[in-house]
Amino acid sequence: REDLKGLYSALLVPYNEDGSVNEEGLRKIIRHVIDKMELDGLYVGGSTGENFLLDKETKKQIFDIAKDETGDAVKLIAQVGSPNVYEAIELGQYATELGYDAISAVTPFYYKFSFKEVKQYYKDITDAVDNDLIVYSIPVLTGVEIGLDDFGELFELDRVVGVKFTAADFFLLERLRKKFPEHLIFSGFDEMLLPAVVNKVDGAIGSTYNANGPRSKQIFELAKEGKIEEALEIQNVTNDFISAVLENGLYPTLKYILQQETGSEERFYARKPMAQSTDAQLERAQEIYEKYIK
Ligand code: SI3
Repeated sequence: REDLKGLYSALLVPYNEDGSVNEEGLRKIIRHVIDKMELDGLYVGGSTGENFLLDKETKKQIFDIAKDETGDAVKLIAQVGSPNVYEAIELGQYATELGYDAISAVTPFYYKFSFKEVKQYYKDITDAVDNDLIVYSIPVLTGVEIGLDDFGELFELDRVVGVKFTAADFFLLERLRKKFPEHLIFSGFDEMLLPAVVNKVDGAIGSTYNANGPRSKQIFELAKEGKIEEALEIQNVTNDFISAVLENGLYPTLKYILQQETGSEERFYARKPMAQSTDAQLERAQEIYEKYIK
């Protein structure tokens, strides 16, 4: 468990215009995250990779490319969750055989599953996959809220080692940390990294770390050392960047910045039904890139 701590890229995946994976671009992003952002790991198959728009074979292809490009350089977590639990199990086994350090699974969504059903989903995955699992909780996208006692029940399952907590509920975060000191908690909102570290999370996983890695690492390290004023100054600049990115469109802006940073000629397209960036968005992305990243 200790080994998994740290800052992770929620890996962004560039697509070609026809929706296939831009493999060369993806490899370049991975190299950028490892060599230039110097993050501790990659979270592959998450929201930022537009994973929930993909078929199973494409998800496997992305797991393959990420492992092949990374080797053992940094930690790898495979997000395998899906309302189709059989697919989640197959992907979990697949990523484990590839050598992923852990798997993660989003809470099952779309139907209004009871907590009993949610717990059974995690039991089915962990019974069938020989790897540690991190629950991926992101109520803003799934609508699935998990309370303190329910987290306790999930943490009792063998191989459930922690949670990726993408929520702004700091009361719940503080309660979780106090009650489950042995479980891993990863913060999921980059704009709240500092308060999350103050609440003693073990790490963080985020989309903007792909581009804003150095500042994020500084916040993480300074906050752990208790240098809150210094960390806050960097969080303030970071949040100017994140506000601008969110206002212009999260994925279009990050895709544009990463295309520039990796020197890729081919445009990094979105996967349908996500819309492609407009000219105005690209122009604004260039301004944001120049102001905060270049
Ligand atoms: O699975 C993933 O790609 C993530 O880790 C998502 C991550 O938590 C992001 N959340 C969402 C809803 O996109 C954040 O990194 C987020 O983009 C960032 O904090 C800006 O709001």
